[in-house]
Amino acid sequence: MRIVVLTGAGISAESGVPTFRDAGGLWEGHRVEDVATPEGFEADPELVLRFYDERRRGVASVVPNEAHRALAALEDVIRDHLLVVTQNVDDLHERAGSRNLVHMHGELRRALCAVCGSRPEWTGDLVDRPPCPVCGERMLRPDVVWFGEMPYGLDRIEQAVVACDVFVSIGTSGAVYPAAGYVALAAAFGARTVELNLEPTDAAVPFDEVRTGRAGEVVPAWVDEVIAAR
Ligand code: BJW
Repeated sequence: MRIVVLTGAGISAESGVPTFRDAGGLWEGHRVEDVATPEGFEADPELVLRFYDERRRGVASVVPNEAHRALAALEDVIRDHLLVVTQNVDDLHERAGSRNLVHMHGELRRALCAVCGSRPEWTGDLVDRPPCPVCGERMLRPDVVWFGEMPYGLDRIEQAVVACDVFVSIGTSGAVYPAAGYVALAAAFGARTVELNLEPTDAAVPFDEVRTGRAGEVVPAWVDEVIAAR
């Protein structure tokens, strides 16, 4: 059985990483146009670099939760029959042990050089405009995908979505495309679709099954069922 899991900010909420669109979410205090668009970066690079430097520091001090660990445990059992597609820029999936993973909206632990296109690993701040370790130019930005930019790994994701038997959406509001369209694509190609979220979302097409609750509870329970049914 081939499974594609799409994760969003809700899976990291219980680790202490704020979500985007819930009360108290990250956009509060920042207009999305100011911090998550190329135009916002051009207008005020220092604001945007500080915003992501703070988030990079915040993520370094949190740890994966039961939901991240359950998905890593599922991969231990079904190996490359599981692909985790995350919209999250934190590294909690890989720290939990997931390996077959796509970060479609990029990663806080990488920088992106606007001059040479390299994507070096990055743990420090970017606000002081450090030189690119590859070309030496001081044009590094966070390696995250802003509105209007092309997400990463789309070919690999779409191939997996059309070929999967089960598509599971965890902790995402389904407000951002192309990720929000994958449930419709999976359903069109015959997959069973499942949503695990605190509350049902306004999905593009209805999921076959919706389970509500905290990711730290509903994800391990779902993984146990999948493993038991093998
Ligand atoms: C829990 C929980 C718990 C809480 N347990 N659950 C009009 C129509 C259609 C599309 C467009 C349009 N106008 C523009 C577009 C395209 C645009 C888009 O989608 N805009 C929308 C506003 C409509 N998309 C793009 O621009 C993308 N690129 C693109 O389209 O390229 C062209 C292209 C063409 C053709 C094919 C393919 C591509 C790029 C989008 C980039 C998004 N970037 C961000 C910022 C990344 C960097 C950063 O982190 O700062 O990505 S925006 C932000 O939203 C971030 C997230 O990954 C993304 C999704 O958010 P997510 O994860 O769903 O979080 P929330 O907060 O919304 O939801 C949390 C959920 O968790 C909730 O449901 C809670 O209930 C739940 N929850 N606690 C379980 N404990």
